Amino acid sequence: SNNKSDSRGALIVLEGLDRCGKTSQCSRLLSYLEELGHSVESWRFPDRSTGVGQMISSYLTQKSQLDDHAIHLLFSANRWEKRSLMESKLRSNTTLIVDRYSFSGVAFSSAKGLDLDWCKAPEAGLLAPDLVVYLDISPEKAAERGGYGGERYEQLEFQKKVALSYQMLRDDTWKVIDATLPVEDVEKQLRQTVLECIQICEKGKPISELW
Ligand code: 2DT
Repeated sequence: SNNKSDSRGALIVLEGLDRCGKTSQCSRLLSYLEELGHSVESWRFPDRSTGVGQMISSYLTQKSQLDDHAIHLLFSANRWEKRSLMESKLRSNTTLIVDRYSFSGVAFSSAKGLDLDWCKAPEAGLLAPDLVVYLDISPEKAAERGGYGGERYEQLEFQKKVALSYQMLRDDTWKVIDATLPVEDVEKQLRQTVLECIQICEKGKPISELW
């Protein structure tokens, strides 16, 4: 229906390899939407501020070791602990721009060799994004940008495997943007698809779940 009460915020997810420019595009998009007067928040996963998030952070910064399955489930739990807040934000008309989501979860863990369906299972029932934007860059070009920190996963050989996993997950509902274009061009394409998505959600598109 077109009831104003069905209007809701959009769940917009940005995905891509490390150094693809995701994080800076998220913050540019946030300011742009705020200037237009939208109610919008910028989120990221992992959310390192929670108890689970601190365990994840210590794993990523190599301060702890965890079984591949165990860390996978912690990343998933980190999304589950935010699910109800996420839903209430969307229902109260706030758009969420999310830097990484379940697709990162599946892409990174399956790149280690974990079974794809096993990786997807704990994500089932989380909120489905209204838009997934993939900032496309080759692992080699991303590595040339430099600035890989010392965190786990920030290595060319592993990023190549992650790129292949993302390719398997991608479907034609994803908006793929060439991340090697100038920042302003990426930003322009991103703004356009995001505004379209927000409009559809304002008209009362139902909230759905993965997968
Ligand atoms: P940032 O550098 O964006 O903070 O990400 N990751 C992320 C996973 O392995 N599984 C997940 O579910 C998520 C959300 C990607 C930190 C690293 O954590 C990886 C990079």
